[in-house]
Amino acid sequence: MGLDGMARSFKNENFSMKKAFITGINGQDGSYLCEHLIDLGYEVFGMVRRQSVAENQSFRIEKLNHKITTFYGDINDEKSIWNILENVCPDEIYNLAAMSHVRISFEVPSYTLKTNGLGVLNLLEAYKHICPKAKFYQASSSEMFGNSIDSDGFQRLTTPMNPTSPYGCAKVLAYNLVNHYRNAYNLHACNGILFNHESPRRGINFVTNKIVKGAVEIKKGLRNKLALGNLDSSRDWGHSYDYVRAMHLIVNNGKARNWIVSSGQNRSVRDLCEYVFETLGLNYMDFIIQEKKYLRPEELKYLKGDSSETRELLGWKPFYSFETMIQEMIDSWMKKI
Ligand code: F7E
Repeated sequence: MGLDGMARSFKNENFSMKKAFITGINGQDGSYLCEHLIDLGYEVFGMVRRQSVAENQSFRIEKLNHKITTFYGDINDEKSIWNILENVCPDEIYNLAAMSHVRISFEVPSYTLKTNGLGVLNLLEAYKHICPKAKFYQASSSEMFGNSIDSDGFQRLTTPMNPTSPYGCAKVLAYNLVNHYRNAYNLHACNGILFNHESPRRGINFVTNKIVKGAVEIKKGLRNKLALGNLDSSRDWGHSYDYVRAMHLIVNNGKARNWIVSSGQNRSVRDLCEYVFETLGLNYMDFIIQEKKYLRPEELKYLKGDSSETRELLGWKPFYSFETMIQEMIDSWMKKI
């Protein structure tokens, strides 16, 4: 049964509404996941971290506000998590809260370890005590592999993890905690190891949206240079909407385990620049400059994920290609700017 069929059967057979709790609901992935779960007939609850500029804490889910329930909280604040889980008693928990920027993690390593590592421990403890029958999804990351590559040029579940950033180290800690809690306490806890995933909702300090926004501004005559860091690293880029669909399939697989979600193709940052500028009728070499401040103390050079098991066993398939994703991002900036 296709995804649309599945969504229909959830509604038509009149199941009592399943409850999903999403941390990081206002992020790129949180907002797409929220929409997807509402479409599937879920009652959605989310945790939002207080920010000084109120608009920033919920702008991606503004349209959905009347359909969901949000709580202030923080995965670093154990009490807030315990209160929310006691209140909601969810059937599914999706932990998407994180300090998600790899380069910034070098500047705030301790905060990154606390949030992306110990924060997950806080959530697992609350889950184990309050709602152990729930299913748990952890947003694990291809950044955990660091520069390990199998001989065929892919990363997969068996590839050694040698992280090259505080972000990657924290994600490995969380990954291991999820595995340990699954084994020790018989919890339905899963890791989805997601490779890079983008969309028009991506933060503008991540390389795809930074390049697309910059190129559109250049096209419109608003600037004439775009400063980047390393152009030679390669990434496996997919679309966030496709990847949140995988999250739901992962959590709902009969057996809790870990999965890889990736496009299986990679490109260098330079190729990405060339493609985006060319699509806009420009030559990237006329506009891109390199600045030291965007380089990382240690760079992860190459990512390409083998998601064949996820496709075969979960029936997951991306709707977007690299080209349709970039076009959507270009169209969005063309309209906005
Ligand atoms: O960098 C290079 C940079 O920041 C991609 C997060 O979602 O995916 C993401 O982490 C590449 C790197 O993503 C600039 O050095 C060059 O090689 O878009 P990014 P990321 O670090 O791969 C993983 C899977 C996650 O889990 C993370 O949460 O692009 N690059 N010049 C640049 N990157 C940025 N940000 N800015 C530049 O100016």
